[in-house]
Amino acid sequence: MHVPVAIVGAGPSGSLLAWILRQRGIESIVLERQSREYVESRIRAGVMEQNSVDLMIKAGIGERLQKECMYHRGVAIGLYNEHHFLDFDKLIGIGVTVYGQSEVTKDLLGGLAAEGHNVLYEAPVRAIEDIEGDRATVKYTHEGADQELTCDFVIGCDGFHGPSRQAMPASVLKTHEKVYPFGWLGVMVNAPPSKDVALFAHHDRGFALLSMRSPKVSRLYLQCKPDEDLDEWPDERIWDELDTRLGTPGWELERGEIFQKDVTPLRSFFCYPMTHGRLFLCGDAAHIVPPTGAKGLNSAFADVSVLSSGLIQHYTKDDESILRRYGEVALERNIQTQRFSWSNTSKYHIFPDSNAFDRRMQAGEMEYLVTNETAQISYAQQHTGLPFAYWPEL
Ligand code: RFL
Ligand code: PHB
Repeated sequence: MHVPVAIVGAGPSGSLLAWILRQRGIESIVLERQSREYVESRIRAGVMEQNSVDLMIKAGIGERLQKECMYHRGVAIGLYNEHHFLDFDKLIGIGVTVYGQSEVTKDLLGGLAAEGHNVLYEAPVRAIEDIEGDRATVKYTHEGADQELTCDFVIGCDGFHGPSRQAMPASVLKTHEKVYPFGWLGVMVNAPPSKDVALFAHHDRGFALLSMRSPKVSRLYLQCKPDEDLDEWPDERIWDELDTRLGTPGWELERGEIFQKDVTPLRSFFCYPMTHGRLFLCGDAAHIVPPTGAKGLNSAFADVSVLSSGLIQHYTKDDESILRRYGEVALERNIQTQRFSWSNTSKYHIFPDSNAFDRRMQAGEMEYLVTNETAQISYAQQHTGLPFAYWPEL
């Protein structure tokens, strides 16, 4: 079998790319290791930049998003147990949108299924070969049998642990990485959000975040050890710690039933080049950010915007100019996203090896942010997201 575009992974980047290409009649196959139910229920990102929202709408898959999303004018910042509101909309005329990643994937995978698109679930890719040749080969397993296909392009949308990046020649691939000495303990809660915007708190005992998924469901996080044992965190301890780090006089954190707990270690990672021969890396396959900037899903969408533009231009106009620039353009944006995510992570969290000087300077950074309008404008521009370099013609 030969297909023009083989997409490895049906997460947000793979499913959005397949959807956009389909709108322009460009044939692709999506190979996904997990079941559809598994992908759709993975609880991860919750905040979308306006460009990500606009891309969904432009691609004709934003109907439910527009109906159900929550628009936030800005964010609140907790410092010394006081809450400061940063009104992004007032500062730069744009806010952020809350809509869960699980809803994004449900919309995209549902849309692809409704149109009968070729998405193979429980079809792990085992190897990607011949990327320097005329056609690439993708080897995968489906329904217990080893299969293979050839394609013009392989798009690695298979996340941080997928096989695509490993298919790059070791002599070509360069990587940069930082592993942080902490993680996030996250809980999903059946309770209305205690604030109308997200609250990011810097506290002596560690970072904490109040976010949400809907008017009835809250999402909260606590800085913890990277290998934190959840057994040591009964619900009562989680609530008490959240109260300590997020609280302010006269305000109460709404408690509710905790229906999921997880621990995420924090890491920054990127690789380059993002393309080699017929292989193109996209989203978490090429870069990971710590969640403090809410950038992972949005960076994946930024990649898809450029890559889909390049593929559409190639297949409809026989012009490869965007496709050839994809790696460079996507990396350039990603470096700025990496910088914001790293600097935000460094600002908000308590580092176990920091001394009194480090901590005072860190608190000084936070004081600067909550009191200086120039700092707030810069923060707002980065938090709401950098432009996408190319938009697909749809
Ligand atoms: P994904 O979502 O990891 O999807 C990759 C897909 O590839 C499949 N796969 C394979 N398929 C076939 N064969 C193989 N051999 C395969 N190996 C893997 C996997 O099963 C999977 O379905 O990558 P993608 O599409 O690039 O999307 C990236 C986003 O998921 C990620 O960046 C965000 O979730 C990060 N993130 C956040 N991003 C935001 O923009 N805003 C946020 O508020 C935000 N919060 C978060 C986050 C990530 C978190 N965690 C758990 C890492 C909060 C958390 C806690
Ligand atoms: C979330 O709602 O899960 C969330 C919000 C903001 C972040 C990270 C995660 O920075």
